[in-house]
Amino acid sequence: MQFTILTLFPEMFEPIKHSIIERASKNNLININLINIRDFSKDKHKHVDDTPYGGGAGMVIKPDVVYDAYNSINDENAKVIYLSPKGKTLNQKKVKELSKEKHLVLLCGHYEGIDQRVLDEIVDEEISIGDYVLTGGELPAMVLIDSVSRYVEGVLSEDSTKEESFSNNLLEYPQYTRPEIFNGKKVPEVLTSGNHQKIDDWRKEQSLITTYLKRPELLNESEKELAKKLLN
Ligand code: 4H7
Repeated sequence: MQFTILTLFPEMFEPIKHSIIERASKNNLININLINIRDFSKDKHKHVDDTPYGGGAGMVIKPDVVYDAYNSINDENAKVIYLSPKGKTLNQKKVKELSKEKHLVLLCGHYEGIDQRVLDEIVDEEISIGDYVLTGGELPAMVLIDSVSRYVEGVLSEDSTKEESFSNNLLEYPQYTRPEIFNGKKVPEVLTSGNHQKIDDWRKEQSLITTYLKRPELLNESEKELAKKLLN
């Protein structure tokens, strides 16, 4: 899968070239291409922004610079995503959907945003990572890359993507490791029993109970009833 990032701050993406994505990058499963929008500035001072028509605070990124940066990619089949607070909120269903794409272009805004005319011209989808304000679209782009990359064939074991939170609409069960006793607290006995059927059942119950206590809105009525019974 190919990610192309259009940004004024390419240095911000250094960290995601490491971590979980590093193995995927080495195996050529994922390729990240950074384009500095400033490289397409038309003037000798490398300006990319200007004052907003109609007045008001801050600066707006110029449409022609973004358009030229986009056209340098030269892939008509790439899906262009604009990371902005006006977008649809990202969730795991959307993440899985996006992981089926061959090429995603992530457009990162800054300052007061980007001139609307070029957005109307090139953006396929507007996505937000949640209802809060950030200084730029770079962190949302990294969140999207991290979450989507996990679903790219061969990046993670199938087990880890199948079993996890949200894939089955439940939160994950609690995890334990050595020592068997920590600060006087013992690991739940079932986990050291060696009975895999019992362990499986216990984990499913714990998932349901955890979800009921922390995020009840994720459950339907019969799941909530079952969780209540398990808690008695
Ligand atoms: C695009 C358009 C995404 C990018 C506007 C981006 C939150 C999210 C940005 C803006 C982002 C998210 C302009 C919004 C200036 C904030 C004060 C950069 N913030 N800005 N405003 N939730 N900010 O995904």
